[in-house]
Amino acid sequence: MMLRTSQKIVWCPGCGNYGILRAFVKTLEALEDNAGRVVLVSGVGCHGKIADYVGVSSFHTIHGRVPPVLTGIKLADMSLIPVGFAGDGDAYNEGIAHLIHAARKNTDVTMVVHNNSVYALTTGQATATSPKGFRGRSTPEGNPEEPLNPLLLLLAAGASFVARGFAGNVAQLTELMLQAISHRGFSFIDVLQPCVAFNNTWELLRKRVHEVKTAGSREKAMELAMDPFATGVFYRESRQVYEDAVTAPEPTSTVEQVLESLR
Ligand SMILES: Cc1ncc(C[n+]2csc(CCOP(=O)(O)OP(=O)(O)O)c2C)c(N)n1
Ligand code: SF4
Ligand SMILES: [Mg+2]
Repeated sequence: MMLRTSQKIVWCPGCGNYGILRAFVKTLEALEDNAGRVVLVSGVGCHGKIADYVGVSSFHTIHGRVPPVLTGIKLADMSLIPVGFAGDGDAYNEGIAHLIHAARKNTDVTMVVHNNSVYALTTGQATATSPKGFRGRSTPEGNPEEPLNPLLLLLAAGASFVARGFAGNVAQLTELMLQAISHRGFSFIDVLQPCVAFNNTWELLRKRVHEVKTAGSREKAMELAMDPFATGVFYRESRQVYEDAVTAPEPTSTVEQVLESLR
């Protein structure tokens, strides 16, 4: 199986997207024959080109709609391994409602967010994760907004695997991708990714990024998530996946049972 296509890569030299691509190809190599079951879904933005560069079945969807496409693929054929790649603008602005509901549903899919804290393809507007004071095309005098904390949001929404990687640490990111794919449930990886053209954070991230150990509870993971430079697996839990709930729903509680559980 050819894991890289012959498409010429058009990302800027030095872009963090290269590290994410490399980690995913290494992940597919590690999956061996199972790599043939992977379906890649990408959103709209620079990151979305990853669908052209990886030699697996893929679906380049519209802006913000990676999570529902992942869910649809899994429900249509449960033997498939859907893996989504979205931008921060794509996942945390345009399609944020889809992301929250996918985490809540807990379908067995993986979602990787190329978080460069900027709308890169449209040349540098502020997104939900741009820092306060960020100067770009839409905020020439500095971004007046506080940034969103995506890990905190996904933990609150009910994601059953929550991790963060760094595009500059391919070995760690490969390990995170393998763990996310192996986890049964909605697996989420936020990847800190420099955009050399519109938000070059290489120096900052190389200095500040560090690794943390998995927390035992969702509450403890939320404490870890307050650190914007922490990487690793923050939280994992085993709970019923959406496809099982759809195909074999638990019997509905009677009114008496509900009242009993409240006593
Ligand atoms: C519904 C919709 N709104 C806006 C756009 C315009 N648009 C195309 S790419 C893009 C920026 C994408 O940013 P991000 O998701 O962060 O990806 P990056 O380019 O940073 O990888 C936008 C706003 C669009 N294609 N569709
Ligand atoms: S504009 Fe930014 S995100 Fe897009 S390819 Fe160039 S460096 Fe990468
Ligand atoms: Mg972006």
